[in-house]
Amino acid sequence: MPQPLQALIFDVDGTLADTERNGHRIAFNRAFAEAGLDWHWDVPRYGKLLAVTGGKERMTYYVDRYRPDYAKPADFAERVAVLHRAKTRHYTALLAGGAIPLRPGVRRLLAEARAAGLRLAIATTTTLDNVTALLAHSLAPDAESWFEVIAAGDVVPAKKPAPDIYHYALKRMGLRAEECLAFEDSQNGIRAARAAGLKTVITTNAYTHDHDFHGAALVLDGLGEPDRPFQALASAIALNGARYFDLALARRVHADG
Ligand code: XBP
Ligand code: MG
Repeated sequence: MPQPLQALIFDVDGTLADTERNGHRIAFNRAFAEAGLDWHWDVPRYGKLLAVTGGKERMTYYVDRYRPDYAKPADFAERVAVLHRAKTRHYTALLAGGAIPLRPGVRRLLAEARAAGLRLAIATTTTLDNVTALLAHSLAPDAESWFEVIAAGDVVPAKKPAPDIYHYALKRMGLRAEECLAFEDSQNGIRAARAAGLKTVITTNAYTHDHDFHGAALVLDGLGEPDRPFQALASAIALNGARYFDLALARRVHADG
């Protein structure tokens, strides 16, 4: 017996907004410069570094992979944590300045889901401060309260592609994976969502359009808007002429995808 759709669970970076290139990347570089480091992540380099989720994990990977010249101090992990706090400060300042808009269709879908009484949650690798800043500055001042659970960052030991953050969100909501639909933009994201048993809708972006989205119920170039239709890149269901992603399509993907 199919379970009715109860909740939508959203990734943040790359899914709610294109935060990586002009947000996180800039903030990392500002933190590096402020600390007097000669580290700089240009757009293509950052694309490669996105293979590792989590800012602290990404910095550690960068040093291990690309900076054999850097002599790691004994307190390297603490230095990375300090750098990461500075990066979060720069990133939230960028958001407060209105630097990063939501992706097309996100506000419309969230509003429709709320009006229909669907439950909403977030499952992300990024820091809670970053999520709340994005919601407040790019969605609505009270948008944090739209989400029943915001599962973020270090609340679980293993970040995506591990399923832990989705397991955590589902447990906090008291829901089973079969009752929810996940929204992701990346290969690490879909691996996490699928490993937690969630049907998943992908909206690709410039950094992720060539990722492997095997197992996705639907792969779109974005949620689309009535006047700005999506392009469907792969679909497990017949789209029957749908041009933008709304709740009716969410229910069909959940039921049949
Ligand atoms: C997002 C990330 C994050 C951000 C940086 O992945 O990889 O690490 O780039 O965030 P996903 P922090 O969208 O799959 O959750 O620096 O706050 O860790
Ligand atoms: Mg993402």
